[in-house]
Amino acid sequence: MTTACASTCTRRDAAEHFQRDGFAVIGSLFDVTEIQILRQELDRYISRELPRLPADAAFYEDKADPSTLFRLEKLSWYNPLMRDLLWGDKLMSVAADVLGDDPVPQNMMLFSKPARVGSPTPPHQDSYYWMIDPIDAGTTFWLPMDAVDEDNGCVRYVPGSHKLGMRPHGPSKQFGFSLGLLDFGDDDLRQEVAAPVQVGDMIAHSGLCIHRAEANRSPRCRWALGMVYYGKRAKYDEERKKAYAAKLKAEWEAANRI
Ligand SMILES: O=C(O)CCC(=O)C(=O)O
Repeated sequence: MTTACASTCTRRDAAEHFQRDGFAVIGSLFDVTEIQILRQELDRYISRELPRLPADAAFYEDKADPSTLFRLEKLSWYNPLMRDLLWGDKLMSVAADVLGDDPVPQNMMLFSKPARVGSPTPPHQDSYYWMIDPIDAGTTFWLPMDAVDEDNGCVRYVPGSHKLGMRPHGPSKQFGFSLGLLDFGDDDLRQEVAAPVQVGDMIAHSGLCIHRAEANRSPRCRWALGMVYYGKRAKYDEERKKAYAAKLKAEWEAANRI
């Protein structure tokens, strides 16, 4: 099946696209040099700082092979440049626009799909993981460090799915994405659009918009920062979230993945 591609919008049109489709691909939000600086800092962090951090700061496709890195967790806790990006005026103002609320930064991670071994991201809605009320009070920003297309695992969205509520989720077989949509089917695939991006672009998606990504079959790396913001109105049960995170960690340890 040929998949249509999402159109790119300007910073000014981002909130309109986000509300209409559940996501907005904002073209050239950053200069290429700004992204190069972030990338260099990530390289430095991985080689110099990561070895001293707790095991759950990074996940690998194969724990014995560092080149198979597929996730860095809690980046804004551990790295000042990443914290400045998450809390900086540029992204806070996009988050305020798309959420229609004062944004509260939550978390920052690196989604990596290493060349040829990066595995698929199962279809899901981020809000299911977040357990927030109201369920539409959060957004994820996806900021690529590489040009990303259909061959190296661009994100694919079901436009308008954010208006149709939460769909059932259950355990996914994919390590690092514990939950996936249980009823993702042909109708979703027919509506789905691919969102290829250039370095400097950024995608903002609603916590309710269904998305997934395919494996990285290419010889090219695919790195993207994922940054989560809730609106100030979002309520959540801190204890329930902590218990869920602890359960996941115990499962990963038992499976010898971290
Ligand atoms: O980069 C990926 O493959 C996953 C992205 C994702 O699920 C997200 O940004 O919420």
